[in-house]
Amino acid sequence: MKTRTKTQTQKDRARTTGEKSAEDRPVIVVSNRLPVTVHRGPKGLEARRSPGGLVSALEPVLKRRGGTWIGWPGTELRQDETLWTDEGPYDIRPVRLTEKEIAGYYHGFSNRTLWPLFHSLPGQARYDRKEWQMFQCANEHFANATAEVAGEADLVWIHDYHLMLTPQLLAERQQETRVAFFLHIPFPPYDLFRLLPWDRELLRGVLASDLIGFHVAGYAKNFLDCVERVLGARVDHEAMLIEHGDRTVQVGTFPIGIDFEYFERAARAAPPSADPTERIVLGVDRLDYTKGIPERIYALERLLELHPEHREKVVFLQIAVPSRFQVAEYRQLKREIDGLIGRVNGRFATSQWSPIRYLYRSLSQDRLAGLYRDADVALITPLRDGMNLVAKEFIASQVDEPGVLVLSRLAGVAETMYEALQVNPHNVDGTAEAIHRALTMNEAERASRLTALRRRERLNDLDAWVDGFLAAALSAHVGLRPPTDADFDAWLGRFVTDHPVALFLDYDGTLTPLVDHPSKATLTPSMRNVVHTLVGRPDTDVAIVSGRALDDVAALVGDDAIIYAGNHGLELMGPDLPRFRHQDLDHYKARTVALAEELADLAVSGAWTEQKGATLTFHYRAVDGSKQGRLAEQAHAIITEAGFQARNAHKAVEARPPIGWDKGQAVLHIVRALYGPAWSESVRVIYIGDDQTDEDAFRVLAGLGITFRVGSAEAPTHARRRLPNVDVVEALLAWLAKRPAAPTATHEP
Ligand code: ADQ
Repeated sequence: MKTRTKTQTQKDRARTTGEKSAEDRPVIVVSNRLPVTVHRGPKGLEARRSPGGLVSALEPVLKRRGGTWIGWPGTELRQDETLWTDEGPYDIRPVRLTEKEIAGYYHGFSNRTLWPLFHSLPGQARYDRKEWQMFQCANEHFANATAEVAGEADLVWIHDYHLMLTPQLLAERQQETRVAFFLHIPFPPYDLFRLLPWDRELLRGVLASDLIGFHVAGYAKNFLDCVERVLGARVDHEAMLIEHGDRTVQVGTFPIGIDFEYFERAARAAPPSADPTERIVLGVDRLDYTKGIPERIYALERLLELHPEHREKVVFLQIAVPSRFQVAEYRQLKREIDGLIGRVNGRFATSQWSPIRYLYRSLSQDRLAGLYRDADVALITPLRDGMNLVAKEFIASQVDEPGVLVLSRLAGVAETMYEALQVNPHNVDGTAEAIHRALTMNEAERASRLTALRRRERLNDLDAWVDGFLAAALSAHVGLRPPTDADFDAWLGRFVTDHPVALFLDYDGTLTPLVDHPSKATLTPSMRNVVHTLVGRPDTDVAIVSGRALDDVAALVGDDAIIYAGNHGLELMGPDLPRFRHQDLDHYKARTVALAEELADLAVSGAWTEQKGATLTFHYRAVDGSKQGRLAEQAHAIITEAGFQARNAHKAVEARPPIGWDKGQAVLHIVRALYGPAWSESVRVIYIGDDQTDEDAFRVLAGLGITFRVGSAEAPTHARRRLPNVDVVEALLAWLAKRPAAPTATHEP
């Protein structure tokens, strides 16, 4: 096999094609499948065109623009095997996956969990932890392969449900390139999506994209709804924007089109496909349980019962391309369809005629175009479908006598094909009547409907889809407007009304931006003011919970009416709060001195150790970026070796004594001490923090209070919501400071 490097091929291409305009710049397409599927035959590797709508849609894009297509080649390649890369107008980069990974990631999690769930068929979905792990692992392989070439294009365009974690995994490896994601299948409503045990992870995975596209508005709406409800993210439903930590993600609808002219041309050129005396009702699908093939056969059977005049005149031609045969449900479906066809044919066939003709194979697009042209009726009745390209291909190929499209209202394509006869595929009688109506419709109505459908599909063809999507993906980013009092009202209004509030605030990164040295982190006058106003309210108690030493944080804030928790809560003090020092504090204080000495060896080129009594922080923010990872690892090892718990913080590693005490325990200690054991009935707890160490408090307060994590959305969080930055924290505090007065917080005697 021939190999050339990517750079060479691109240079060659640039020489022959000249410079490309921005709209025609190469793209990197990442999808589960490559346009060709490789089989291991007797003569070695053989490539065949991959089946399905995604390849039909994307291949023309790369042929026109050039670039790279990254995907799984359909079989496990040996280490010494490569795919040809210098044929054709774009490069192909195979992602190597083992048989085990394919079983878990593709046949398993993608096709037995996400596919049925996203098609609103939860009864078919299964939830298997090992398959989920394989899904994560395979997505990492895709991200690695993409990271290698991502810098060579303006945009990485990731496709479909198989790769919903790839945007995030890619961002962890390569942050510079823009990433757009398109989902080709439906996105389910919240009530179904939340069945998924890994709902948060999947959303976070895809939200690392700059643009997320769906076929139709309903799916985009479901997605926004899930992001808002599952992640607690702020969503502008009208502008379709999501605030994901400190980033804004654009969502959009881009109904896919087909290469209309190609099908029209192919239909004109195709030889006759059928006996002109037969009336053909045509079905064309991948053999998939979402496509409603059995339901369609029942409808045909009903048609022949209700309208016997069609017997011996009408033939139903079903063409099914084999698909996912490794999945048991698909083999079962094949058996079911075979049995049904046999039964209906047995029931109605005469010596001259059988009602159903069935081809279980792939056909070329040119052949399909001839069949579409010669069909009197296309029967496209999926139980659910992202879009459905077959409906569009049929319309484009209708260049002769006008035919009629009978279309499931549950396909995405139904949202724009108003002129089709729309049916509910679960309604067998209704579908049978629609077929009858299609077969008996007069020419004027058929032509009117078809003309309107053709005009729309010609206009909104594949090029229009690609151009629209890429323009949106490459256009300047619009930020979400900052949160307003209306947002704070919605999040906290009912929660705090008529109740005193206990407000817990982390210090660094929450009340002050992160700075290169802790000594520079001081409160701005306006932040100091708003905290001061809150402290002055009789219905509000304020506590600062910090990893800093108690005296240090108390001095920085400088207000006696505040409760302070230093050393991640190992030391507490405040009005009405008996001073608390964890019993092991002195013991560990001595041991941190020894630990600090050990860490001193690492404290080179900007790294330094902050001793805070029983805890200690090793800071490496000022160290050269390339050395940070190694340094953090070494610090981790030394801290763990010394018998402390090592925890990652912002460009720092915290060493904490292994005494089961953290910010979460400290918060509980404070509220119980101040308000008694039934505290959650008398006071509303709000906690805002930005650090990994605040996660302990978020976990403890889940369901008991409302929690916010500040900053980037890179790390997962147990907080109910995220706030993008310190400015928004201040705005939220200002809202709390001016809220209507509530009863005074009564403290335990
Ligand atoms: P699919 O589920 O594969 O695509 P669909 O949109 O109908 O569904 O595309 C099927 C493609 O396969 C068509 O291009 C069709 O011509 C081709 N095909 C079908 N039967 C064939 C046969 N026997 N021989 C050869 N080719 C055949 C997914 C989503 C859809 C979405 C597309 C595109 O499930 O909802 O429309 O992606 O986004």
